[in-house]
Amino acid sequence: MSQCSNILVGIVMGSDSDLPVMRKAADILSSFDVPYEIHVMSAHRTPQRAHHYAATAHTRGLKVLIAGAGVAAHLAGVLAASTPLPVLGVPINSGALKGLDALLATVQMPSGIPVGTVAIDGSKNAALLAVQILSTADVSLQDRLLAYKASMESQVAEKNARVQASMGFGQ
Ligand code: RP5
Repeated sequence: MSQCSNILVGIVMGSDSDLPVMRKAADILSSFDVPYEIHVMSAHRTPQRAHHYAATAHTRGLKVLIAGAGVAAHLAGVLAASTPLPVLGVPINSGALKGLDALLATVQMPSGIPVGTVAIDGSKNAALLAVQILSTADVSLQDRLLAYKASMESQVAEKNARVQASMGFGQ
């Protein structure tokens, strides 16, 4: 789902090489029927485009931004500097330092400009957080989140049952 008229979440990433990670965020948003758009832009390679996107996103009706970038990952912070929307940062494992550089660059924001930072390559959780933010004003979305949590609980119970059986323990 992308380029809908009622887009609520903007996913941006520093390069197309980030797509394998950021696609997981898109998949979560799709599974909750949350309209999103997805773009490549860079804090360093396309600074004006990144600023314009951030400064205008709320005027187009977007509610949350998710920004993934690797290495000197300033994308989420640059977006956060120019938007009133919540920005969720995804540090991406690319380059020699395997995401630790991106984690520190994304999370260590100056006071006054928050970026909600998830784990390295944690795009799935960023999307779930975006859904949770949206659900505070959408009861049906909240119901689907509760169902999602219940389904995870069932999956863990099934996994436990399989482990018990394979290890020869009774239930
Ligand atoms: C970052 O540099 C991108 O977010 C990406 O994770 C990394 C490598 O980019 P490419 O060289 O693949 O374009 O800006």
